[in-house]
Amino acid sequence: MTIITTAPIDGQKPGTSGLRKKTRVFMGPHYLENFVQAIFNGIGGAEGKTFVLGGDGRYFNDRAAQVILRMAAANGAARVIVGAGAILSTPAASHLIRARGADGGLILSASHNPGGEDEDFGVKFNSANGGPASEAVTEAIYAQTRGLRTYRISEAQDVDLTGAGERRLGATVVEVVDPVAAYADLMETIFDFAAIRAMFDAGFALRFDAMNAVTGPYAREILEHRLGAARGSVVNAVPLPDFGGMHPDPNPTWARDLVAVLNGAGGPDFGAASDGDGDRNMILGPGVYVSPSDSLAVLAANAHLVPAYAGGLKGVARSMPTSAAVDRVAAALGIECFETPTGWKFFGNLLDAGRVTLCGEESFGTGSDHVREKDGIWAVLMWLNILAARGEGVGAVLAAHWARFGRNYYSRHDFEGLDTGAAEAMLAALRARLPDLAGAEAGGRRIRAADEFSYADPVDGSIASGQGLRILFEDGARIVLRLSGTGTAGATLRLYLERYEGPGGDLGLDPQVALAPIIRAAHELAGIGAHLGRSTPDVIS
Ligand code: VG1
Ligand code: CO
Repeated sequence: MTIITTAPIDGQKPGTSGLRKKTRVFMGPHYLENFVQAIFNGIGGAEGKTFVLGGDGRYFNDRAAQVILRMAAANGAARVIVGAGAILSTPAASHLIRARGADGGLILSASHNPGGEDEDFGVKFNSANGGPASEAVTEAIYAQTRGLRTYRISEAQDVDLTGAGERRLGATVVEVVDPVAAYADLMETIFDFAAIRAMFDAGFALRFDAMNAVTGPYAREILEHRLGAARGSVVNAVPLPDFGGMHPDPNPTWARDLVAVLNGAGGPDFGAASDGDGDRNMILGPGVYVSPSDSLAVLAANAHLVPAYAGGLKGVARSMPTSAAVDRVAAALGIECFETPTGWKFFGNLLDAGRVTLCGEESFGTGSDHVREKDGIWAVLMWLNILAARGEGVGAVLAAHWARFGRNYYSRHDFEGLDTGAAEAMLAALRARLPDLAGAEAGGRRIRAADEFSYADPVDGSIASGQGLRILFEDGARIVLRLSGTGTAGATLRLYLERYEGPGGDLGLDPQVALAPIIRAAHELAGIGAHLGRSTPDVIS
């Protein structure tokens, strides 16, 4: 074991989900090592502890895993459970941490950000409950990065991670496990596999686009092997270091090939895509795109059809920018509905306390209390189980949902690659005006309230402030603005737009048309053109 002298490195502050930087930054001298030592220090040391380790297979995943193993050994860890090939999807890592009673886990991923030597890399730390480290733990890790003077690393050869089995690194046991098996077994305990299999046997066709990211092996095993979907239903199924040049963000822009197949003649009955680390999902039907906010609401309304949730839901939670569609379902079910800041770490306490069963975000993330992460394959299986139980297609289920609950027209507009100073100045100017906006008119509607979202955790009372600017209209329409916390260069503005149409109203509009007055109001109120010189977004979802 060697103690290496280092110095604090600026900017190692985790964002919405872990620390993300350009891959070359992570590969730079001491960068990864400093952050990993800060994690161990920030959680009170690694001595005698058990960790889970794996990643989404992006460039540098394999090298980083070897560094972390040597550091875990040098810091006295008792055991590290690693996915073979250093592969684990984020939900599979969450499950392993919980199932094995580990003290935490390190997930090597920048999720939906592109991978490669000139793209992005990231490290996330999850705690013993399997979920993303809380704000308090994240702060403790960041504080450690600012005072770090040394790190510990063993001098050793690479550990063979090619097949399952136990190896040793000094006194530390390195247990290499099949990355898929335990997760696939968990899915069998939640869903009615027989009903889904019968649907496939009857000719139901699916296309799952793994976007050359981590879900390929999981989707093949579960959908094709265990459930009997036709061979070849899972496409782009091999995780590649650069994701084959794909941008593994499951939305209509980056998964446009899949959208085209579902919109074309003779396409499959169901389409889905996942992101880099397997925690997100996009759901499609023939000619139908399910907005993630609607997906959460539909899953909540139909969860009783799925064996694991047949006894009912304890409650639901959504991130603040997610539409209020699920709120209507919660009201109908008579269960609690929580509104949290963006990022899965804010759901952890509610799940641990047994206050909620389902959670979701507008950014293609849905999950339940089966793990402590959002879970892309789980969401796909939820939909398949519900379709099998109802004997209906995606379009019919969605139409029936709107006919009962009304429709929350919703869209997110992303403006990428912005000058950080200009984006912050724009939000600062709007923030200053918020107190005066109540009562004003915009886009033909009256503003009821305008504020900056702040969250008091109902379980531990911790406060998260500065979580997005909200402009709330009297009729329930809403504009939300915040800056992304997952990018690695410049700033990305996320503009969230919503308005509600009751069950008797016009439910079949294009959301961009339905939201046009709200979009105009948002541009006027925030001065997007004047501040950023931009009128059209880069990505619309
Ligand atoms: C984005 C999403 C957020 C999600 C986060 C991590 O964050 O908006 O809902 O939790 O990514 O997801 P931001 O700060 O860029 O808006 V993952 O799948 O990229 O770890
Ligand atoms: Co992700």
